[in-house]
Amino acid sequence: MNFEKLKKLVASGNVPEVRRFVEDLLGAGTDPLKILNSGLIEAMEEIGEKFKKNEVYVPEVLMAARAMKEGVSILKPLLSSEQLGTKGCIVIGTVKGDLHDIGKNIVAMMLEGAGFRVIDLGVDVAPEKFLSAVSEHKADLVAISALLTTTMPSMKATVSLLKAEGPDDLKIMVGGAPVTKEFSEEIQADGFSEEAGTAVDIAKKLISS
Ligand code: B12
Repeated sequence: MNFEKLKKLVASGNVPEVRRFVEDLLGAGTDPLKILNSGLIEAMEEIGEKFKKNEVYVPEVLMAARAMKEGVSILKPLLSSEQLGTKGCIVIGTVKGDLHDIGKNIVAMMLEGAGFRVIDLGVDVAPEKFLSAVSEHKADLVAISALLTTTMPSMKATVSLLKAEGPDDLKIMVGGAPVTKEFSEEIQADGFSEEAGTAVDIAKKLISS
């Protein structure tokens, strides 16, 4: 299956056409996970590269992000239909000061797809908000995203607060483009992943340990 047309539609920010095309692909029996990985995620990665080289600017990126989200919202129920909520509860959010949520949403969706109950706190989440959500939802794991080098200290502050005041058996997983394994170890997170697929494996391992 060739996803070039879908990638072009996402890149051009064409929300209704992305919706229609994803529905057509699903109608033709295409695997939703393939549409996500080879179509929507790859499209956004290509936009990211162009943004880096100043070949596209913020408005185009925002429009593409909106189109991608539309596609993702159609796939979401299909990817999360099995065993919802049986594997444990995960609180997820993007750290304070950071408004990037595309990667975080993908991770959240993959975790839901893998059968976790996912509480998404959104973006710009203060450390105290993560902590209160953990106690409110009796979460087993917190997944924290940061996309800016300037918000990595927020990630550190969040992990410190959760370690100091959260339940002893609470696990913390971190990720996002600037986050490295070294940084995750330095701030004493329990897990780290560069991408959404491995994040699911790590969450499973952390919650069962
Ligand atoms: C889209 C985007 C935006 C959009 C965000 C829209 C949205 N709703 O998210 C908008 C236009 C709003 C934006 C704004 C800004 N952005 Co911006 N943005 C990007 C861009 C192009 C793509 C990010 C993205 O969505 N990637 C696709 C997703 C799928 O990848 P991902 O987020 O990395 O997620 C994957 C993994 O990292 C991982 N992951 C992510 N989170 C987590 C969490 C856990 C727990 C785990 C395990 C894994 C994990 O799994 C995901 C899926 O595989 C990047 C460039 C790039 N190539 O990354 C710049 C980028 C991140 N932005 C950047 C900047 C500077 C900004 C602004 C400051 C620009 C400005 N001057 O205003 C503002 C900041 C606003 C704010 N306060 O947050 C810089 C950051 C530089 C740095 N080192 O800090 C980048 C790298 C661009 C660049 N090269 O300069 N941005």
